[in-house]
Amino acid sequence: MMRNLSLVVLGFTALARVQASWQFLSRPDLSTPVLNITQLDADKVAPGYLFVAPFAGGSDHEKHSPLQPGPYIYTSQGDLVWTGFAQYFSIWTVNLQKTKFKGKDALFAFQGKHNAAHGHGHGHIKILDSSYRTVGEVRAGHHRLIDKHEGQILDDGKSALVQIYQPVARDLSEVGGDDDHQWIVDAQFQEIDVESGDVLFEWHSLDHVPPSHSNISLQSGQAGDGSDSSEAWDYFHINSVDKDADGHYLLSARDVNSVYKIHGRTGKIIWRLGGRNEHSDFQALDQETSFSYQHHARFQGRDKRGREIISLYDNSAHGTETDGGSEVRDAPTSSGKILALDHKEKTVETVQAFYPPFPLLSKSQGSTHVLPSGNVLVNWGSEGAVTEYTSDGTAIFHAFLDSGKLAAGVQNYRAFKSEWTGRPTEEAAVAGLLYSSAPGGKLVPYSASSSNAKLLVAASWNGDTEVATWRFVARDEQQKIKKLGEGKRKGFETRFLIDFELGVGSHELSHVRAEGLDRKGRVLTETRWEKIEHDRAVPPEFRAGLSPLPSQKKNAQLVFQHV
Ligand SMILES: *[C@@H]1O[C@H](CO)[C@@H](O)[C@H](O)[C@H]1NC(C)=O
Ligand SMILES: CC(=O)N[C@H]1CO[C@H](CO)[C@@H](O)[C@@H]1O
Repeated sequence: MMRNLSLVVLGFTALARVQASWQFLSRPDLSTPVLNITQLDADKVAPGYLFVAPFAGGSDHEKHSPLQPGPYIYTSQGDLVWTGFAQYFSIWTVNLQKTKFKGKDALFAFQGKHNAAHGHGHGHIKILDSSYRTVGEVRAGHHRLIDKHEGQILDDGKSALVQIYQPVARDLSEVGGDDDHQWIVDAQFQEIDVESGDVLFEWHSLDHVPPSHSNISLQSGQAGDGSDSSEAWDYFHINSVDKDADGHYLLSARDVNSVYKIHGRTGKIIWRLGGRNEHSDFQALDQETSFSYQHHARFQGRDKRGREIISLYDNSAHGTETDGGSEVRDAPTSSGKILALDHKEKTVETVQAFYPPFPLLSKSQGSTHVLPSGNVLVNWGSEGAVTEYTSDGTAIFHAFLDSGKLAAGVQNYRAFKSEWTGRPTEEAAVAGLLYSSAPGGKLVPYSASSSNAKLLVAASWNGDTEVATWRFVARDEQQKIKKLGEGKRKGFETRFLIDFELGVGSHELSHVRAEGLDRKGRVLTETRWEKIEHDRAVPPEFRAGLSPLPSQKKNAQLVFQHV
C-alpha cells in the first residue's frame, strides 16, 4: 500500500535523446531507430513527414542495425510518429509511402521475405487507411510472385503496378551459357486491378531487350550464374515502374544501366536512355547524364521547352547487400538526378543533380522523391541516410537513419516525404513511475521511508498526428480521481515529472490515466488506468542530477513541465 502523497511542485529538466532501448517509458516494447540529424534548416524543409523503412544490412552477427526493422514515420525534427514494426507489417518491409485509396489518404508498403544475397524479395503489398487498418492487399496475377522493388497504387486505388522476378530456362549459349547455366530472369511488371486482382497489363523484358545488352555478364556471376532457378541470371533487373497520364510506362532496369519508356498498349519500347550503356537513343549533352545501376525512375512531366523530364537515383555503384560480390564504382558518390530528354534533337541534359553532404556511394537501393514544393528528398539506399534539398541542389536536411553504435548497418530502400494525418485505432499508452529523489535532484529507486517522491508520467499514441495536449489524472484505491495537470504534447512521448511531499494530503494514488486533446481541446483518446509502478529502474537521463527546480510555493497549483 502506498503512503499518502500530496502534490506540491513541479520538476523540470531538458534532455538529450537516449539509447533505443530506453526511449519510451510508456512503450518499453519499442526500440525504434534514433535519427542522427546532422543538418536541419527548419524554415526551408518541405512540410510533411518522412516515410522510411530502415532494416539491417549484412549479417546480424557482424553489424548493428535497427533493432526493430520496419516501416516508420518521423518528423523532420527526428520525432517518431508511427512505428509499423510487427503489429502492422511483419517479416521484412520496404517502400512505405502515402497514396490515395478510394478517395482517402492511405499508406502502403511491401511486406515479404528478403533475399539480400540475390537482391530480391517476395511478398505482397498491403494498404492501410489513416487509422492504420488494412484496407487492401495487392498480389500479382498469372501465378507470379511480387518482388520487392516496385509497388505503386494508381488512380485512387483502382490499379497497382507491381514488378516480378520470373526465372525461366533458356538456351544462353550466345552469352556464354551451357547446359549447366540456362536460367535467366525474365524481368516483368504487371498492372493489376486492385479490387478484382485481374492483370490489366503485363510486360516481359526478354520479349524486348536481348540478354547481350546486359551490363552484368553471366560469366561474372554477380547477378546470378544461371545454374538453377534461384541463381537465375538477373540480366535486366527492373527496379522501378511508373505510369504517365498518356498511359505509358517508365522502367528502370538496373543491370543494363538504362531507363525505358514502354508503350501502354503495345508494350513496345518508345525510347531507351542508356546511362553507362552504349544502347541509347539519346546523345548526352553533359557528363552527369551518365548514370549506372540506378533506381526509382519517375516521370516528371514536360518543361517549358517541351522536353520530357524524368528523375532517378544514380547509384553509380554495384554490389550485393551482403557485401559479397566485387563492387563496381563508376563515380565518387551516388546522386539524385533530374534529366531532360529532347525528342527532336535526341539529346539528354542534366537539369539538376543532388550530391550527398557526406561521401555516400550506395552499392544498392536508393530513391529520389521530387516533392510538390520543388524540394527533393534523396535516400542513399545501402548507406542508410536521407538528404532533403531545395530545387537548386542546396542540402537543407540530412539524417542518418540510426545513431550511435546501432548506426553502422542501417539501410533503407526508399524514402518519401508527405503530409499525413494519422488517427490510430491503436490504444494510447501511459506510464506512471514512482521514484524518490536524492540530493542534487537525482532520481533513485522509490523508498517508502524517504520524505519525498517524484512521479514520472508519460503518454504516447502510436501513429497520432493530432493530439496537441496531454492531460494526466490519477486515482486512489477508492476510485477517487485526482487531476494531475496537463501540458503540451512533445514528440512521440510526452513526459512530466511531478514532485510529491509524503505524508501530506489525503490521496493514496495507485493508478494513472492520460487523455489526449486536440488543438480545440476535444478529447481524442483516453488511455486505460495503468498501475503506478514503484520498481521500474531509473532511466539513464534521471540518474544524474536534474537541473534545479524552479521555486514554487508549497501546495501551489500544480504546473506541469516537460522532462
Ligand atoms: C551522427 O553522424 C555524424 C556524421 O557521420 C557522426 O560524426 C556522429 O558521431 C553521429 N552521431 C551519432 C549520435 O550517431
Ligand atoms: C554492355 C555495356 O553496355 N557495358 C557497359 C557496362 O558499364 C561499363 C561502365 O561501368 C561500360 O564501360 C560498359 O560499356
